[in-house]
Amino acid sequence: MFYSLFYYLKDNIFVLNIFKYITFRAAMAALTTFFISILLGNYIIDRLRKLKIQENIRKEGFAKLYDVQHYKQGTPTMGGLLIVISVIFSTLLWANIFNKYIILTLLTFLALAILGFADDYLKLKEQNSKGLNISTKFVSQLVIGLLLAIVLFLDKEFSTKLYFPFFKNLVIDLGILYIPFVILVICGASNAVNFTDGLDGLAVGCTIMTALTFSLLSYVTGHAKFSQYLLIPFIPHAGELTVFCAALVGACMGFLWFNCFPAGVFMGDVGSLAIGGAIGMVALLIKKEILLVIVGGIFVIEALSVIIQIIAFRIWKKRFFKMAPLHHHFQILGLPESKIIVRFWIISAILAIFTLITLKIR
Ligand code: 57M
Repeated sequence: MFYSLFYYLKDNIFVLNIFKYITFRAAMAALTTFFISILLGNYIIDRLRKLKIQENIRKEGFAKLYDVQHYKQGTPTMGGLLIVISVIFSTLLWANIFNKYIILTLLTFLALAILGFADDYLKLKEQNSKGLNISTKFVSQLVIGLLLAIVLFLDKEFSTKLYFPFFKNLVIDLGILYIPFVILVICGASNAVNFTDGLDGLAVGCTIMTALTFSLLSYVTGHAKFSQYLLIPFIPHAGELTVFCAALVGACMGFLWFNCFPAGVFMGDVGSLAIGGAIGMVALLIKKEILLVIVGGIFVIEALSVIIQIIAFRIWKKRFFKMAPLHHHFQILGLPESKIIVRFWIISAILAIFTLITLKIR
C-alpha cells in the first residue's frame, strides 16, 4: 500500500524514494509483524484462554508420550491467527499489492489458514474430536492446490520448467505434469510443517530459517544482475516476494517469543497449514522447488518419518520409529524436549547455509 501510495509522490518528495527499495520495505515488513506479534501476543493468549481455546493432550494409545507431555494440557492454541493476521497486514502495507506473485502467495496463505481454522475450530467445538475428517481435509488441500496449479499453468508468463541446483543446464519442462507437481508442493509443504509442529517452537524456528533463506532467494531471483551473475533464472517482479518472506520471518520471531519452551501458546493448524502452503507457493513462483527440499529439510524428514512409519506398519506390522513424526521418537528415547528443538533448529540453520552455497556451486 505504501509502495503504491508513495510511488507517485516520490518525484516531488525525495525522501519517499526509499519506499521504492525492496530491501527497505522487507526490513520494515519484518519489524511490523514482529512488533504486532509482541504487542498483541499476551492479549491474544489471554483471549484464547478465556474463550477456552485450549489444547487437549491425547492420552489413549500414546501413554509414553503423555507422561512427558501431560503438563501441556490446557495450553491455548490457534495462536497462529497472530501470524496470519500480522503477515497479511504487513504485506498489504509494505509490498506492491498489485504484484501477481504477492497476490498468489497471499491467496494461498489465506486459503490454507481458513482450512486450518476450520480444523482447529471443529477440534475444540466437540471435546475429543479429531477436527475435520481426514479425507475432507485432504480433499480441501487438493482442491486449493489444483486451483493454484491451474492459475499458474494458464499464465503465459509463467514457465512449467523445473530447475535443478548444481547443474546450470539441467532443466526439465514438466508440461501438463506441472499441475500435479504444484499440488504436490503445496499439499506436501503444508502437511510437512503441520507434522513438524509438535514440540514448542520447533516448526516456527525452522520456518524462520526457511523464510529467511527464501527472502534472499526471492531477492536475487527478481534482480536482473544478481540472477545473471548466479546463473539462476531471472523472474521480473518476483523480488517483491522478499517482502512477504521477511514479514513471515518477523511474525514467526514474534510468535516464538511466546511459543518457545515451555510454550505459552501453540499455533494450531490455522498457522501451520498456512505457513507451509505459502512457503511452497514462494518456492514454486521463484522456481526454487528443489532448494525447498534442502532448506526445509527438517520438514521433509518429519514428513518422511510419518510415511516410513505408516508403510512399515502396514507391511511388517512393526513400527520403524518409536513414534512418528521423528521428534516424538527422540522424546520417547528420553531426550529432553528443549534439546531436540534446539538441535533441529541447528540442523535447519546448517541446511539454510548449504542452500545458499548451492547458488555458487554450479
Ligand atoms: C499435527 N499436532 C500435534 C497444536 C499445533 C498421520 C499422523 C502422523 C498425524 C499426526 C497429526 O495429527 N499431525 C498433526 C500434530 C499437537 O499440536 C497441535 O497441532 C497443531 C499443529 N497442527 O499447533 O495446536 C500436539 O503437539 C504438541 N505441541 C507442542 N508444542 C507446540 O508448539 O508441544 C504442538 C505445538 C499438541 C502438543 O502436545 O497437543 C500432535 O502431535 O498431535 N499424528 C501425530 O503426530 C501423532 N502420531 C502418531 O499417531 N504416530 C503413529 C503413526 C500414525 C505415524 C505412530 O508413530 O505409530 C502424535 N500425536 C499426538 N500424540 N497428539 C502422537 C502423539
